[in-house]
Amino acid sequence: MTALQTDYDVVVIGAGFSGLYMLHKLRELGFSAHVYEMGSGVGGTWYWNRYPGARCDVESIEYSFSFCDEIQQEWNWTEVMPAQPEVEAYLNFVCDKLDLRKNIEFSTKVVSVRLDEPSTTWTVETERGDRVTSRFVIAATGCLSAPLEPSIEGLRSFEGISLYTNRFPKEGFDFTGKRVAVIGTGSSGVQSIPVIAAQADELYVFQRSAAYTLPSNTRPLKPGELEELKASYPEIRSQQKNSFAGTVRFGALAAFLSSVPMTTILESTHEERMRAIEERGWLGAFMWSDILFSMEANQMATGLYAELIARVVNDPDTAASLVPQYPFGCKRVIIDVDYFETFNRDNVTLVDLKKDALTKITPSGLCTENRTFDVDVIVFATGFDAMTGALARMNITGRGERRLSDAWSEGPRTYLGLQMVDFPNLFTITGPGSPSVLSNMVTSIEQHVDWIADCLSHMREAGYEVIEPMPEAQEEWVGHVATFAFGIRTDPSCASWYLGANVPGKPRVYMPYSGGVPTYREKCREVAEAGYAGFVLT
Ligand code: NA7
Repeated sequence: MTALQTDYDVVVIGAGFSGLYMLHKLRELGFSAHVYEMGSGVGGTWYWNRYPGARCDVESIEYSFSFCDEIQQEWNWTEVMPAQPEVEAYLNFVCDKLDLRKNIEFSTKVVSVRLDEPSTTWTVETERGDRVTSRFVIAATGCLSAPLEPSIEGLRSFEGISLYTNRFPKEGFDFTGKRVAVIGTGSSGVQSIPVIAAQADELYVFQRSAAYTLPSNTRPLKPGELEELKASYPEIRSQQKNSFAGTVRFGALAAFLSSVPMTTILESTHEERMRAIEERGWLGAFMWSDILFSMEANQMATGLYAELIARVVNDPDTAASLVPQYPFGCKRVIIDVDYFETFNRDNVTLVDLKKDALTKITPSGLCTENRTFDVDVIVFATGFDAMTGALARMNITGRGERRLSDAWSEGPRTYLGLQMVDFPNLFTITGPGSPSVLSNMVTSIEQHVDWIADCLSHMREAGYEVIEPMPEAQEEWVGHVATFAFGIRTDPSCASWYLGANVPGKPRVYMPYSGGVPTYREKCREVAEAGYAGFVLT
């Protein structure tokens, strides 16, 4: 499509949900495209995060592509909430069905993405030293894909086996007969701990912050259930697009909350609160309409949650340590299978790092201020440099030699989470400033891919070669995104990755767009309809 010859019209980086669909769309539209993928297979997040117990918190029927009816009718989900192997198998199925593999270069890390300003073309360089040029670059690099290695003294001195949940060995790992430490109790820790505990000789769980986790409502799909769901796909897909979080079955919590009449916890009596947890179990702690708006209400809900934990976990000290000390809703709520029950096993010990801080890792294990733990294996479930990490690590350089990581030194700045000033023709799928991680990722990915594909088609038809946001449009959008950053989301006690607070030195900025999927979709639609308002096309 370009006046100036480049190797490809578009280079796409990443072959997860977004990269695969983007490649398909580009090919369908007749653009030449090449995909770089660091993993040896497709899947992105679902390729790397293959730790035991890894499971999606959105139902399979909605955590899947809607763009091709043949695919959604042919693929058979087996469980309500899909486990990692099933999501990875699904993406391989999609890849083969659409014959996408031939345009993907696997096991290839992109190390530099540089703008040639006079020609407005991009040069993408890989770790192997290969270089290609393209008119457009689309970062389909994911929101939770830049692994964090914690800075713990002596980390590299450990002589046992170190495993990372976010790049778990492909062949799996048998913990039988092993003394194991797990560091981290976010989703990855909480989901893997029960599975590891069932195998290991001894398991020490090193917890810095306790987790809000609810039992997953996963189960095998019943005979006939999938067929019924498949028949309702048109309805389900349309509901998804119009729902706040891009899913009508957002885990156990939303489904439950929408089914009970809500009252305020602040006005409830002790008897009413106790009845709520007796009758509704874990969800009874959070079925109140005021807990996301009043800190006092939120603390009362945490009190109910503590009561429930104490009913499951036999040891009172362990039960008390498992109660979070930050507001419910400030971090992503986890879904688990038998998490709290696991702490009643004789081979499992919770190490509360708030009471006894982790000081170092040694050749034989770990030391806290008061104890030493000799172990054979350390599992690091320590999270990601979320939302901006993968982009920052690719050395993206735009106009005037401006590096994206410098442009974002005080927090990410985007227009609609799709593009950035000074980085023309570079798109981000589910970039910061879009609903992304606050929504069903697949719903949001499809919307971004469709929008970008329409935009590129429009440019080709109208004879435009360059698109870049106007600074004032970007500033306005950044300001709009920031208007949602208040209350529990930014409470000082909240060190969420939404805020970048889990990464030392990262600016504390609430990164995703919290105005909901329908409002966001409408804004994107309006922008496109108005001839890409807020963008300069040349
Ligand atoms: P998370 O949710 O960021 O969890 C990481 C965990 O690791 C969290 O409990 C951290 O404690 C802990 N951590 C990190 N560094 C350390 C050190 N140095 N010492 C002790 N503990 C540490 O990552 P996940 O992979 O579990 O989940 C990420 C998302 O993936 C999840 O939200 C889902 O959307 C899917 P902290 O809370 O910082 O005190």
